[in-house]
Amino acid sequence: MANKAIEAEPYELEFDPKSTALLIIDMQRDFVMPGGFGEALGNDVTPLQATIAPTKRVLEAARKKGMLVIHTREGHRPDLTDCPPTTLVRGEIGHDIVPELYPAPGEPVIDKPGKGAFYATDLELILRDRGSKTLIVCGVTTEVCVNTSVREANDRGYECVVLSDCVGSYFPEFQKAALAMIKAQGGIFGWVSDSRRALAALGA
Ligand code: C5J
Repeated sequence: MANKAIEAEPYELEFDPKSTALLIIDMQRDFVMPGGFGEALGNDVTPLQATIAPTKRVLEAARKKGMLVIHTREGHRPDLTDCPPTTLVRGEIGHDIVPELYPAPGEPVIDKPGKGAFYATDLELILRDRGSKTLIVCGVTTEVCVNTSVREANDRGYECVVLSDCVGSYFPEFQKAALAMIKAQGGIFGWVSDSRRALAALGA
């Protein structure tokens, strides 16, 4: 029986912190920091950097509650045998997670070769082993890896709540649309809330 509720759209989501994981998608230097892969593609990283502080507050609250915290990183083999013509190479500095949100010892880090956190990874196994049912989702980018991962999670029966100020896009119009489509039609594949309401629900 869930013993907490987070205010969200389209309606309040009940959850039990014991069966809830915080999933932080691809908060890697290359996406978020100036001079990285994202900026090299012509993007302004400022909206993504704005997600770091609220995500850090949610991360600290989740750690304090003893919740499972999982980080993902998008990237490819250093020999590039699984690589499309883009570069996010495991082991390189840009592939690493930003210092503010760096994984603590024991927090699983999922290295994923694609956009979704479940495809060709052991994320589902880890969540099942821990009895996770609900995912609080942060990370970048909202319309690509966050959206793909939330759709994958929803298909597998997980209830996902995405925190709007803890997810970011290089494109304001995509940020808006990506959040709107999650919660449309009565929450077609998830819920949308924000760090303030998540922290209140976690008693932080
Ligand atoms: C992209 C991601 N945008 N993490 N990756 O290529 O959203």
